[in-house]
Amino acid sequence: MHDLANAVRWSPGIAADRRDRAVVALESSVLAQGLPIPANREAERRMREAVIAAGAMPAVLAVVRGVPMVGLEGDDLERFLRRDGVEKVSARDLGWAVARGLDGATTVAASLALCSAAGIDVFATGGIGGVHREPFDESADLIALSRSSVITVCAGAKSVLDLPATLERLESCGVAVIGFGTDEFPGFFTRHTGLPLAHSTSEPADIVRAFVAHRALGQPGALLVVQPPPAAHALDAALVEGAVQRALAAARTAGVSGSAVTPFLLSAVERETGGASLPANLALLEANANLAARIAVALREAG
Ligand code: PSU
Ligand code: MN
Repeated sequence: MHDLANAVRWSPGIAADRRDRAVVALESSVLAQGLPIPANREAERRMREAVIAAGAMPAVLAVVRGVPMVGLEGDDLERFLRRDGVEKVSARDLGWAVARGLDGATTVAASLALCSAAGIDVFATGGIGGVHREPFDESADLIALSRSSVITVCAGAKSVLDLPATLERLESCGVAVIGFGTDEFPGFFTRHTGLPLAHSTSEPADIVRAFVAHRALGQPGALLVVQPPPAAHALDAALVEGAVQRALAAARTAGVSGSAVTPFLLSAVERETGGASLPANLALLEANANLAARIAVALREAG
């Protein structure tokens, strides 16, 4: 049986250096379900290089043939990039994936659970799941954020969601949302939503100080750091909204439900933006990985 200390296995390369270098966790569902082939390969490379460039170590989290891993590498990574029999694993699915010996690509919710089990403090992703527009559907990412004391860097919540409702739920869940270089909640593909944030900064040191205090006070939830997508790749709000409306209509017609909803909507948006959403997605993943690494290095230096 697994005990907690052995619940998660570290890949050898990362285990060897983890005492000397800050670690940034990355999710794997974005690679196996969120992005098309071959862009998923480019995303993995750009995130990895962005973390290394800022002086930290990247670690993709996943369940590999039933083993929760910190560091998805080599042939295992190749299988996930080919999405060869790889399932989408949210927090509720972790135990099942382990019991069945499955390959499971972890969402934000499942990745946060693995961060907690492994003692990793900083995690980067593209966009979190949240409250869907209709019919009722709320991502487990929100509950996981309320339970995981992890600095989570993202570009807000996916454009297909109800962003005001998502922000309200983050507040109810006790998740601190801090704008990095912005005082509004970013719209993932778009830089502006008009939704004001209570806190903002442009200094990683502020994030680190807030996190240290948050933890010292026993606050259980995440610190969600949100930054707008890079200006050169951000999309026009009206273009995105039109694409989202058409994607939502397509989802209704196809009758998609459950965990298939988010991957369906993401690929429909890509199609409906004529592919313009893809470079934006890759650019923001890279920028988030880089910011997470800067924060992780500062957190490590703070001791
Ligand atoms: N946002 C993206 N790409 C993604 C996801 C979100 O731009 O691939 C994934 C993340 O793994 C996120 C998950 O945690 O979708 C949310 O799925 P759901 O809504 O089923 O909880
Ligand atoms: Mn759902």
